[in-house]
Amino acid sequence: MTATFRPEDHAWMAQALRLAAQGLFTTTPNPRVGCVLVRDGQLVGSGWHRRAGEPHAEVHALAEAGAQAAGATAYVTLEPCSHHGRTPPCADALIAAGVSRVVAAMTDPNPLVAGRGLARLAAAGVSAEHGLLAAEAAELNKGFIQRMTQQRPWVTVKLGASLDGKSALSDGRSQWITGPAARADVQRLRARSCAVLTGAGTVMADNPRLTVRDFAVERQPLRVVAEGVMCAGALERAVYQDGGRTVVACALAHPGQRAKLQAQGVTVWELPLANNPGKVDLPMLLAQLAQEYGVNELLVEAGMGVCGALLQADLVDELVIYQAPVTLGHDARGLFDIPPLPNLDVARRWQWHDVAKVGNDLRLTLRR
Ligand code: AOF
Ligand code: ZN
Repeated sequence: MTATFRPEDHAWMAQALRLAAQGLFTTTPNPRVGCVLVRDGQLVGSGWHRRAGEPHAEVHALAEAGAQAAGATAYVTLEPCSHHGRTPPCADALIAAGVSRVVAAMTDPNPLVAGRGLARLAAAGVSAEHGLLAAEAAELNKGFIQRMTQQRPWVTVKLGASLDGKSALSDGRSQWITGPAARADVQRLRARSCAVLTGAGTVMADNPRLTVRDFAVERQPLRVVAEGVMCAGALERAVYQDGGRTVVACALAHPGQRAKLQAQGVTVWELPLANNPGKVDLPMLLAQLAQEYGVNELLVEAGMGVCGALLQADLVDELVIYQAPVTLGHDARGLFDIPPLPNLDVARRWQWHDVAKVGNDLRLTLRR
């Protein structure tokens, strides 16, 4: 049976979603979750999940409401959990507090929960519904949902492009095609990402730090460098030197370089592609990032090689293209290195998801 929601339900759930969004930069590998408790039309408690290991959204809201939680409605952006993880089940806490109705935006894709939270509430006589503002809730946790259902992260490829669709001059120079507002926007993309992937070519050419620096964050994204056959001599690059967490995923490690990288605290994975041992197995890399580091959202900031390979392997969920009103000429580099197309019918088509003006550039967001 589909639940029917009242107008006030929408407003309260929208408030819970705004609370959930406060965890945008911090909850990984956990989802962003918000909760409000409402009794007789009045807000009696609210909360959001801050970081893994700390109380879930419902627990914060229940603590604030105290005895007023009895008979209240809980609006939660994700189904209350039913499992003992780092924290005890929220469904039990809601039942114990006497909450009479629970409205969840969506069910929890975590196989440990997956409907059991709502079932447990219903079994205890609590009215339990879901599906209110579900699309908005899913958007907030697109990475968590993807990892739980497909065991790989949501992959966003970020690109800077000229008016004529070029990413760099023919010699690889690309700093800076887009303006400061676009670069500040990328800082927010980095901050929400669990990991940032680049290629060894970009590390050598641009020496990026791939960190969030425009504002204070308590967690920097994991940095991942994809490299075919590992070459010696990249050791002094910023991603290996500044003490942050970095993984090098290569097809073939250079023994001396591997030891030196490991001595500097860098993790080295050797993941050769079965039918092309000079290239990294990208599906394997994504699966390993999900499994070992709980990577929900992966941001790709790389050159046309890595971006092309991901596109070719059909591993890109979203493109974020910052387009600058500048022309670079026909010998400049394109955005993706992919084999020539035999005809237009086989060209991959994308859906426009969002278009925004950011400073004097455009931000084009596309999805499959
Ligand atoms: C909720 N409310 O605020 C969150 C939930 O290790 P734990 O105990 O933190 O459990 C993490 C799992 O709990 C996570 O994978 C997801 O299924 C759920 N997250 N559930 O009821 C919350 N953050
Ligand atoms: Zn919970």
